Amino acid sequence: MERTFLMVKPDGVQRGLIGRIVARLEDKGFKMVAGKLVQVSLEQAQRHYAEHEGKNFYDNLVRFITSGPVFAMVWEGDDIIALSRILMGKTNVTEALPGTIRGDYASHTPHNLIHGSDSPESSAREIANFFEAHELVNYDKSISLWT
Ligand code: RTP
Ligand code: MG
Repeated sequence: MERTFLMVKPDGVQRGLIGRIVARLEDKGFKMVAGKLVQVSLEQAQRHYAEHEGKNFYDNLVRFITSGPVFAMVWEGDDIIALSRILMGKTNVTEALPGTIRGDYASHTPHNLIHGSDSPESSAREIANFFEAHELVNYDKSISLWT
């Protein structure tokens, strides 16, 4: 069982897409173990995007992610890091296929609606940047055994 950090970015919150994005992850059979609306601070954004520091899109990215609330989540499931990135679709909206979250809803590249961790290491780091251990809820979701 793997955990990942997923976040509806400010464009997704503004456009009222939290519910539809959560529904896709639920439909796939994954389990949400934490979720909250967060106004990301500058320091938190810089920690989150530390790997992109120095790139030409970094300043815009930090400005974007702090521009309004995000919906931060932790989800659980087998191979969820890879599978949730497939559900998200490609970063670049011109490559994001229909049927994916970005392919169906995003039309401008930096504003691609959702973030997802890309490795177990980044997942652990990103979860710790947004959640205290006690905010992650332990519960059974037996339906996930059959989906
Ligand atoms: P994310 O981190 O948001 O889940 O997306 P990702 O792994 O698919 O993409 P990544 O390479 O980590 O880039 C992080 C976010 O930066 C913005 N971006 N803009 N050339 C550009 O203008 C550019 N490249 C990336 C996107 O918002 C991307 O999701
Ligand atoms: Mg990334």
